[in-house]
Amino acid sequence: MKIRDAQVIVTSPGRNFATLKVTTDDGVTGLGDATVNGRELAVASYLRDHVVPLLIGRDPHRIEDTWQFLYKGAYWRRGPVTMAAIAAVDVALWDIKGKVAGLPLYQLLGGASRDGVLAYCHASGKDMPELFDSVQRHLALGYRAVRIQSAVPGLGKIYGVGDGVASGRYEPAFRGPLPAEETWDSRAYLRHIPGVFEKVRERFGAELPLLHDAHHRLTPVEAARLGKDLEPYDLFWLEDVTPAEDQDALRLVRQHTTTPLAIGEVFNSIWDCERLIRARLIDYIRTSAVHAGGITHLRRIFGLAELYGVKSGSHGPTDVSPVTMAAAVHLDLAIPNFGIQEHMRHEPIVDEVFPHAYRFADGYLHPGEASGLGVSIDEELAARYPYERAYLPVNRLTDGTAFDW
Ligand code: CS2
Ligand code: MG
Repeated sequence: MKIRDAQVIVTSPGRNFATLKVTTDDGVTGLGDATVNGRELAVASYLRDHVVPLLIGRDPHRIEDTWQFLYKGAYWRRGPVTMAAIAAVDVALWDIKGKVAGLPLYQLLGGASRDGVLAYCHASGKDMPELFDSVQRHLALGYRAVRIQSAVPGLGKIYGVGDGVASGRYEPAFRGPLPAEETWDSRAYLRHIPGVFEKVRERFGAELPLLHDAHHRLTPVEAARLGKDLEPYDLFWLEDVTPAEDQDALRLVRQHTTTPLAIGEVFNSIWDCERLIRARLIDYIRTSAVHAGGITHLRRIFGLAELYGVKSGSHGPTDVSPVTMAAAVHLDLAIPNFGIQEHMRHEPIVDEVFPHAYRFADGYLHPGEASGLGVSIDEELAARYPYERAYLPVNRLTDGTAFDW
């Protein structure tokens, strides 16, 4: 079997996605997600202009060799664009391997280690009534774990709370010639958030697993304070408390709080997180198939994490396509140290462009029994949604200083 063709499909059904479609000389196709929110065309070009010419004629079954060939052969290693491009090839080849074997991908990854994959959703609100309504709506959908994000009095639009709250949709990337700018004040945030969780616990009880995303914005000592202040509310995890590249920052946080910590959605290789994992500075690693080099590399990260008691918590926002969600759920079903899976529901049109076998029911995801990933792409429908430049917001402090978003 040889790779005969590889096409990059860029489509924008409500938001931009880049997808690699690999076709073998037997006509078997495989899909890989190549979406890096706000920089989609960079990955599309990396694939089209530099990687696709190398794939034609290769044996699609040689997944590991292809991974090493693309990683080591590039010389310029790591980084979000390179690793998303490698990821797209890797996931597409795993998809092909599953289809040829006639098995759902999780069966090639060791088979099921559990019956279903616990999912968490995103609840948010500009105020407590809206937040309560958002939580209630997601509980009614069957979710058993809920991420809580709230507006902060005195600040305008901030991460995780958007106009789409009422519909449960929140898309951070804005279509337009320039990024939107948001204003941030960590002290106002730190004063406000503990009270939000106190009220959520009063309203929804002590049992419901609650998560929160600080989205890279705190200094180590601010993160330590927030972790301590949230301990009475028994969070499932507190995410991205500090900028992820500063791996040692979490040593100070860990000394001051027992609130479980999660980090890693912006990581793109095992080297970005191996110190965090080996020093047990985190409880959950958030890496995803599209951003961390595909299934081949992601399961290496989860394998390292297992040695140190760190569990998975793969990133699953609307800016990873159903291809990545499917890869995540197959891997989540199989690995021994699964923690939880983020599940932001895509818009219906996205599910039409990417029909998929994975399902959500009663709080759990399951990849389904279709061979391979269990995802396809409706290319005719995809073509009706051409790319539209969109940027993630830029964050500034109240004095105008550029800051982490
Ligand atoms: C967020 C992401 O889901 C999360 O945990 O951190 O939604 C993140 O803001 C987006 O992926 C950025 O594109
Ligand atoms: Mg996050």
